[in-house]
Amino acid sequence: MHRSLAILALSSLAAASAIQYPFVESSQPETISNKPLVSSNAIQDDISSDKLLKRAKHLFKLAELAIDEYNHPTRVIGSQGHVATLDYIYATLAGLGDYYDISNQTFPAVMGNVFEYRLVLGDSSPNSTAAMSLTPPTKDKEPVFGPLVLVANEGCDSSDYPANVTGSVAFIRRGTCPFGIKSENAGRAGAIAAVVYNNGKGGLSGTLGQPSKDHVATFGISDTDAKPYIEKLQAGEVIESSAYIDAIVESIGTTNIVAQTKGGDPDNCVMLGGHSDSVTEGPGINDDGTGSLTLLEIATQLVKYSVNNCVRFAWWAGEEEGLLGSDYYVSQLSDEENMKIRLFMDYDMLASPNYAYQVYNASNAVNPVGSQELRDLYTEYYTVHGQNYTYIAFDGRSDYDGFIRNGIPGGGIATGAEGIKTRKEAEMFGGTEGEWFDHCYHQLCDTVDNLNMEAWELNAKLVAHSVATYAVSFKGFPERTAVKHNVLSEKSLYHGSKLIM
Ligand code: DPN
Ligand code: ZN
Repeated sequence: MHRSLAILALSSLAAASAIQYPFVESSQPETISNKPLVSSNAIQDDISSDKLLKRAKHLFKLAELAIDEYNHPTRVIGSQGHVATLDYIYATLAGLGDYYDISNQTFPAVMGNVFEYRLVLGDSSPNSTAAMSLTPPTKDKEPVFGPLVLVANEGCDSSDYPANVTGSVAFIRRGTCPFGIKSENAGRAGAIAAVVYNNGKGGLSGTLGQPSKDHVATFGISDTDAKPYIEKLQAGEVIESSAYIDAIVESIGTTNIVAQTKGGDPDNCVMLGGHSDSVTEGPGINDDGTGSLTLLEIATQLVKYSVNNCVRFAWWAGEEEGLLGSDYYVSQLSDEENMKIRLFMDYDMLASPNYAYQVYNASNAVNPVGSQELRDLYTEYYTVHGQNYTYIAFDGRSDYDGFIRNGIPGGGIATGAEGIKTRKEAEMFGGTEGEWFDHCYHQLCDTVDNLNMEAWELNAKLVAHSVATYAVSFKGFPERTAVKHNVLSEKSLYHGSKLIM
């Protein structure tokens, strides 16, 4: 059985949901102001791999609470594993006394489940066939039958669909516009299903994104699987086909947790986040248990100190379904609240087993000014600690995306997902050349055993350093100038971990 899960915020419903913003600003309580000012060295010393590992073991136990429903540990939104994760984060913060204002931000999300699918083109079934996430089922969740019809260009325009697409399976090349638009165009043209074939190498799995009433059941196949069919269709052959998808798309609610220090200047906040959720397929202890737990441990240690600037921690939900929680959070900020966030730091996957020390290659030329200063804070730290680092694309694959699109400087560090370690990287970091940084990325084996504790400890200390640095002062860090409204500087292939086009 194929089972995938995708969730998307419904902006129309979102407006109606209850949120607790803006934060209540309270004066600094005596107990906080009497504490020593946080320093980078002091809070780094508070971080140890023992404490992190203990939290990771606990998190895995929480993921196991989902076994009843999913047959394996997971912390996907809507699961008991995720609900328990949220309870754990909230209860830990609540147990820290009155140091933080804690808020829950619940938002509606659409959840898609693909249970089963099959595609037969002519007399064979392409090996690379994948159902797109958030696809609707075929009619009545039954197989549908019709000829395969080649769509002109990339199927981004209704005029690309010939009249005989009605009642047929539309065959569409990848590129130019998102998969969701192609599926919608195919549906409006009367197709009974759509197949998008890759314009580059390999198989094609992605997401249709925001559901539309015009979406039809949509598959992806590889370039090599598509080639013989394209040739036959161009030669005028008829290819009878059948398509079948059993899937549901439904709405649920899930929750971001935000904790802000009561102390420190509330108009100048350093914000950081990790995602509390995992994919359906596994417990997500590295992705992003490591980020979430690092934040939780630092939030716990920070209460011993006072801060000059406010520190705001966020645990995002629905990251795996397309950055839903962080996007929603930023969309709900008034311009005034937006301007109080001096920068956002994303911490997603800090302990990959075949790690590299990766720094998002943010620059002031193309990202909000300040992003580059943050990038340099990370690289300096690695250099001072005698470690190598690499730059990685700042391309919208994690929760910083909503922030930088809306004028807030951003950045972060990571240790690698499904990317392959090069020889050079193996020389720089050790580990195995030619293998994924995280061979358990988005899989069942992303357990406690998947963690590189050495990388996690150093990165957690770096996160602590980043918090302490800006909690003490923004001296030398660029002032915020303007709010931007959801600017897309270039067409991004990603919004979250799934391809959108
Ligand atoms: N952490 C990955 C996820 O949540 O699926 C996204 C990601 C992958 C981010 C690779 C950066 C690099
Ligand atoms: Zn992640």
